[in-house]
Amino acid sequence: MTAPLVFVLSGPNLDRLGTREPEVYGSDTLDDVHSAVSREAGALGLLADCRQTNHEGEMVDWLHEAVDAGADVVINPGAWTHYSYAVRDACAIVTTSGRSLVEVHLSNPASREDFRRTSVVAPVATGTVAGFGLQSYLLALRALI
Ligand code: DHK
Repeated sequence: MTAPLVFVLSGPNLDRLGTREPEVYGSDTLDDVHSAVSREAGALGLLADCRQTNHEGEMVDWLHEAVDAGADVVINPGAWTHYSYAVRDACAIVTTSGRSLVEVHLSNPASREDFRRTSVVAPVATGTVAGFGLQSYLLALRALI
């Protein structure tokens, strides 16, 4: 039997983790995040497909691909969280198709600038994990099982 597939998707500027505002986002690089996610997914009996993009349309395409593949989704939409109705609508396609989608954030956006307190994704997500650095991604995987 093949392990259930999970798309682990990260949005804009998250390729800069490790050097980008480490006091906010921590010192782990995206490679560190993807390695930890792959390890944890294996331990949980899941198969993680980890990707990052700075391009909104590519993220929308990947969310459609997740639906077509029957995969659940862990997504850190980065700044798109706060204003992208295109990403929000694509996330809604995932959850209305019966798959789970967990929104994750390394930082706790609720404790930061006002504009970060709005998530247009949260209302269509299955749930949200925020504020635990790299662990947010791992907790999201656990939530899926
Ligand atoms: C990542 C970003 O790039 C920000 O735009 C969000 C999120 C917060 C995070 O904490 O992972 O506001």
